[in-house]
Amino acid sequence: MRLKTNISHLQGSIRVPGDKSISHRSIIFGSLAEGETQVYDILRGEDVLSTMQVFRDLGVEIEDKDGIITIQGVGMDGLKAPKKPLDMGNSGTSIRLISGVLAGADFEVEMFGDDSLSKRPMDRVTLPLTKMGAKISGQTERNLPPLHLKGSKNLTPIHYELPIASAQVKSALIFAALQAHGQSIIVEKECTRNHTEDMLHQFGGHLSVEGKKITVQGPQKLTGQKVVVPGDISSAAFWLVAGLIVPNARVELKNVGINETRTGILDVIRTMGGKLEITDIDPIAKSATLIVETSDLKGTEIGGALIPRLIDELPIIALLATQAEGVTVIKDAEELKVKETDRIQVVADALNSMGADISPTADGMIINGKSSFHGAKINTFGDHRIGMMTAIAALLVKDGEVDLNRAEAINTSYPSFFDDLESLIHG
Ligand code: SPQ
Repeated sequence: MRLKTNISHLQGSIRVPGDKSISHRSIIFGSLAEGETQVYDILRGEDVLSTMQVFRDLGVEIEDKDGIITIQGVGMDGLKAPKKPLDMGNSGTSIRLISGVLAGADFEVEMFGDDSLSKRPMDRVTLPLTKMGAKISGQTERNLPPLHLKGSKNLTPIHYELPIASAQVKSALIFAALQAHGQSIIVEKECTRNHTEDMLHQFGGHLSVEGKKITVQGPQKLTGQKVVVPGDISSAAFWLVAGLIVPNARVELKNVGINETRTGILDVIRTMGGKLEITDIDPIAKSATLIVETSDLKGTEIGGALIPRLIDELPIIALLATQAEGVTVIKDAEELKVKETDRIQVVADALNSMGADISPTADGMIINGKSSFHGAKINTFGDHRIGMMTAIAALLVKDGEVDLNRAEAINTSYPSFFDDLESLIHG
């Protein structure tokens, strides 16, 4: 796909699609609850559609009508053995969270995904879930998909300290702990996105959180709810960066989720000197309007507890850093290596081939700023965030063309991405 280049003006207001993490969890909680759940503004990206199809295959009635998803919850014990292997597509969130859900089922399943998902390690969930009494294994010692899982109705509670910062592992263990008899304690390495904890409360369940320690008492029953999904800050991130680095830009993003476990990018933009305004804050929906303008930026250091609060934004933050004055160092982000691609290497390769100066390191990148970009051929390797980052980088290209291979990967999380880009270009 030929990308738009040489853009010297970006203006307008958009509403980014629903938050992917919350959309997945709304389907999971709605399916496990008793009674009806209605979900408004869900993301209809391929990852969420995978989760939806998996729960249909597990016997849950899910209707998509008039823009509302209606789920007839089957309760904690109501899932049925599927007639075929469960297809998780490209979605790490689906396979890991659903492993935790099915750890407590009294049937066997096979779970598989696409080429990218088949390279991602699942030992991070198979290990603790095995300790709880599920039989779950995959390929090689890292337990790559396909996974074979045999659940147990007698799960043992767990006391587990996560060796990595991962909301997916934490969430898988919470779903399993909700089905075990007794008290489980899950201790995070760093605080990660807390949508599972928030939504458990919303669905009438309970857990307690003290710093990094989460205590869950099982078994529990959940009740169907109305869920309104806010816009995804991880999708908004592409326009935040575009609005800061394209000349003559002012971009307004309405109804963006601002849960504080996700807003690391806003902290980074401020530290780098970006012009950012936050208005219309809705403390209940945890959403706001974000406005950015073309800015003079300076390099910064990004690491430690900030990393889980912006892990998915690091590819687009790397692009932001290529336009800043001075050096930006990203560290403590080795988890980037096991996303849809090795996002340290793939980001550095893609941006360097357009003219950036990025050195990949073992746990991040060193980025020298003030680069000019030229045309190149870039491959997403099936990674949506690489595709969207390249499309924003291309806006700065003055000479040559940018050709993006496997651009359809963007449908994973943002099917209307190019429509929104057009509207800002013509705004
Ligand atoms: O679902 P998937 O493929 O793992 O998606 C990604 C993404 O970029 O969209 C990661 F590649 O987001 C993860 C995120 O990195 C979504 C997520 C969640 O919803 O719980 C948590 C993070 O992953 P992790 O490994 O840190 O738990």
